[in-house]
Amino acid sequence: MREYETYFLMKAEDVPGYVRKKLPDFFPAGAVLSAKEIGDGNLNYVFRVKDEGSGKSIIIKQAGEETRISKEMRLSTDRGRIEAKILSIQSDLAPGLVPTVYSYDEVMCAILMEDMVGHSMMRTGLLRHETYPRFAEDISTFMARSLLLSTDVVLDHKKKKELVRSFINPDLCEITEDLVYTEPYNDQKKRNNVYPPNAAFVRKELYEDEALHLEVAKLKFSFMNDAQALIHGDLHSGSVFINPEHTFVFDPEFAFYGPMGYDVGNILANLFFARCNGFATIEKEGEKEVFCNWTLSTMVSIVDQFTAKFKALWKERAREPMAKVKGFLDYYMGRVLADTAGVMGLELIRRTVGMANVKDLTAIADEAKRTRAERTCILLAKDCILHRESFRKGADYEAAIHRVEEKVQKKELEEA
Ligand code: SR1
Ligand code: MG
Repeated sequence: MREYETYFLMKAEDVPGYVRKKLPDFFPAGAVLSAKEIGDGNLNYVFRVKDEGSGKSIIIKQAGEETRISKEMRLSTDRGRIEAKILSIQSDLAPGLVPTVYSYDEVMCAILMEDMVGHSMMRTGLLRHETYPRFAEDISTFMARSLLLSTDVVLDHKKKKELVRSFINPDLCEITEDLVYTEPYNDQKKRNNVYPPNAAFVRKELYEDEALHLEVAKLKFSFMNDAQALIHGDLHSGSVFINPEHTFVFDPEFAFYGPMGYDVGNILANLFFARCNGFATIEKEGEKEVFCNWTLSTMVSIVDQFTAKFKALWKERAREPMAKVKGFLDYYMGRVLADTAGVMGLELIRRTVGMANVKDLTAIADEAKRTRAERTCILLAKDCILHRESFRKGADYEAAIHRVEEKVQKKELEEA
């Protein structure tokens, strides 16, 4: 039997023996174990090991030295440690909303964790046009608690600084700095994936818009310098496992101390991608209306519930005396909400034209519909970035979305 004492990248056949070695009591003796690689992310390998007799299962997530999306991108495997550590912290801060980590193996850079049985990856479910009535409630609780409770508002400042130190995550932050905050605006590494029918539109709206570049530069420096909260760092619909009754947030390997609007804005943008997919691909009008209305009302509700929960939790848990000064909570909330709108715009743009696209858009087979969906994302994104101070409530997002959808439709009618 292999000893797993030096790092190597496991294949499915290595994993049952690995689990037996690391967690000898997890499965009953004599259990017949099967293993399958189920990951579809850009970076890591994810295996499900199952005892076919009892149905009991476990997930093993291993960090490779090079990414899956590009062999040229090499990354520190320390991201596994960061992920295991933040999952434990988030589990304390937002109980029940993250999977349980059983163990982290520093040699193999592998996390042994709860299998989120009965849940599907949210992006996959959204592509089937499923709706999740609890999502706004769960994700707003997760974000309000995991973000606010990790800040200087609540924590002892030395403890918070220790956390900042232990979550320094340079390789993964560099990916975000490049792929989210730089390349979509200049294609400097020639890695952007621009849908050819939108090439001229992207050049004009993104590569040549200097006013936009200035606002993106401000947001980039906020991402790099504002050690506000322990953020998930990649909170898109592929980082959520869900069913109609419950939500799990996982995959926080991009975690570090950064601006909390990064998480909130990411979630909103990814719901908008689902809406665009619904508009473009659902044929039955009634079904289209139900799904698209749900995506929008969920976005609105996330903004409003997050704000309300954040403020209530602040009043209950703030310990820093100067944070209790009259007017400071409203000032702070205003900054978070402006960052949220800015990041929603950045995520909409980078997933449309950057290196890591989303299936919600790329799976739209009809050329005219995909072209239109992408333009809608880009124009909405620019509104969110350029006017981010005016996005304060869910209703502001709703109005902006209706505005841009009508504008794109009107332009199409004029051109037809
Ligand atoms: C090279 S990794 C590309 C993207 O996948 C991850 O999920 C992050 O979103 C990253 O930006
Ligand atoms: Mg991921």
